[in-house]
Amino acid sequence: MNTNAAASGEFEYFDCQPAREDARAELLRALRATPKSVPAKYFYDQRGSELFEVITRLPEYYLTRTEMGLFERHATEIAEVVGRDCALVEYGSGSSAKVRRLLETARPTAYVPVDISREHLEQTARELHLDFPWLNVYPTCADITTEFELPAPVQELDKVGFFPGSSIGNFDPEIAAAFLKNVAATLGRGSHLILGVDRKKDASILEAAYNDTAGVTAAFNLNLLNNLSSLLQAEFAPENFDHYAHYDAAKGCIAMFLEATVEHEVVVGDERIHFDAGERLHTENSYKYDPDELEEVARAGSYEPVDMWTDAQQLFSVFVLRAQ
Ligand code: AVI
Repeated sequence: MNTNAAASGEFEYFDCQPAREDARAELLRALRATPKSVPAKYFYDQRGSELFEVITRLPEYYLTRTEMGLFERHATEIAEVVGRDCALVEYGSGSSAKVRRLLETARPTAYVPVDISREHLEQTARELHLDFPWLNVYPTCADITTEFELPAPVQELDKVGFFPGSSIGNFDPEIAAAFLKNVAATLGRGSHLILGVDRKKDASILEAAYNDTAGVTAAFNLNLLNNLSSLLQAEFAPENFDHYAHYDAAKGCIAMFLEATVEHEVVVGDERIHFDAGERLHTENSYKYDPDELEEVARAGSYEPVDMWTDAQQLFSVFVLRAQ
């Protein structure tokens, strides 16, 4: 636990990171299954988090700049939802870039960025605390897909959730509803959640966003293998795989894979993971929602839609939901 007494706002780091053994068991289960998969949260080691930041600035990746435009245009209305005396809890905070405008306008009492990537979280939370010295900042390293405790200093405050970037789309819809139920239980009945969601649109726009010409999304996908090698003490070789992403219209999601280019095996402890040439390892789904579809998921997750804004091209939506 680190404290910084010099600034008027407190800074305290909380660690609820899952043990490495949990990650190993989860990964082995997913790699032994047919078809093979890896949960998307394993993209976000230090390098993966950095590559994702680059993705958010790519010309093809319209999501981030469109959402930022919505936060800018509706800053006052969103700030009213947040209010002054609350703790703003950001799920999967990454670089904490999107929350800055909200902190400036809403000036909440505390900010709790929650992320699984420990180094990235500490570094960005420290930078943020330097820029907002009046704010109590309590970075919490946790897997947002599991239950975790909020830091003690915010437990008595009203909570507002912030889950931007269409990260909700990385859960299958039933899991998204279960996740929302969990958030509602953690933040409390009547609390608000500000949620960014990517909308359904022409498949060519969606596919370009996940197959950028600079190859950053491919590097992000392939970097997952480096994280697997480190977590499993194995040697997954990025040169044996290709990036593959396409829009699955039936499911309404971009599906992303690593496709083995040659038949090979990877030794993990005392077992061998076999890949056929052409075999695909599923790494991510990114669901896209029309507003009525999202509202259905929200209701299944114990939330009632309160407000929604979208851009002129109807690329992206920002919802305000209230926990029931
Ligand atoms: C974090 N998440 C919302 C991103 C998405 O668009 O699904 C992750 C990503 N994967 C490839 N590009 C970006």
